[in-house]
Amino acid sequence: EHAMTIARLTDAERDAALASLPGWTLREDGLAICRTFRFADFAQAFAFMTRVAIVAEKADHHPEWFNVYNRVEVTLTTHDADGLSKRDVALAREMDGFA
Ligand code: H2B
Repeated sequence: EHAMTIARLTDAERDAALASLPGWTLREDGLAICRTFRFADFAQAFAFMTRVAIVAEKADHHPEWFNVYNRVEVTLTTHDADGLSKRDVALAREMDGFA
């Protein structure tokens, strides 16, 4: 249990968010959104991850991700909400802005 709780998106909020986030898909269980980013090389991929890490830490909202060379596979979910929250949508937009 966490001291802070965050509301889970309603189905309608989730659908609207996804419609506004081209490139992101809903995970099969409906509890997360996913996107694969591709860069020119590892340096570009890791620079992206570094920028994301700084805003993620500042927001106390952290991605699940997997990097191989120029590819970064990202999953966003809010553990404290047992699903998607507005924090995932906000972080997805920031990631899109950095990519
Ligand atoms: N990141 C994500 N993605 N979801 C969370 O629910 C979450 C987090 N909770 N980062 C934060 C940390 C929480 O565990 C701490 C205690 O604030």
